[in-house]
Amino acid sequence: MSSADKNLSVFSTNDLPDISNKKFAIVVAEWNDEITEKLFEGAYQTLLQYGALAQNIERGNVPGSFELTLGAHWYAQREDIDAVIAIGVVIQGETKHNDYINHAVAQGITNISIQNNKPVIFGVLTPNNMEQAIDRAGGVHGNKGDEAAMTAIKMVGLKDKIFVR
Ligand code: RBF
Repeated sequence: MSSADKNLSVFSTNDLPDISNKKFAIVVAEWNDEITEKLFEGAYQTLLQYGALAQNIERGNVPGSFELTLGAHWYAQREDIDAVIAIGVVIQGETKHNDYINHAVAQGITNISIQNNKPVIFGVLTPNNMEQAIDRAGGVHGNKGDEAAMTAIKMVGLKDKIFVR
């Protein structure tokens, strides 16, 4: 399936782990907040829907997507946090700035995930325009926040499967 056809809120839910004792942090960029709020809401509700407890979900805001890496790193350093979800929207084409931001954040999030040995999920939309962003923030293509939360849940489960015996 091409990414253009994908509905981000439709995923397999076989064998999901018990996450009632897992802690999640969601870091949200304030840039394009009309979209990032919807992504946050999708991620938050998906975590709750699949068993996370509200008191085990923390939120931290950062000014823009460029700051997601450091915000997520701070949460990832906390022993009690099991997974971090980084949420942002960088609209491509508006300025060349997006290339720098997208690459820096994708690379940064990969690095801190490895460094901290825990899932740090790239919940960043990189649409060509605002319409594509709306379509993926609870619109016709679902919600990228839902997908990011489900990815966090699955990675937390995989880590336990590998390391907890
Ligand atoms: N942050 C985003 O999260 N999404 C954007 O689309 C975005 N575009 C930007 C475009 C320009 C020209 C600049 C200067 C910043 C942009 N930022 C964006 C903010 C960036 O992530 C960061 O917060 C600032 O660059 C810090 O000063």
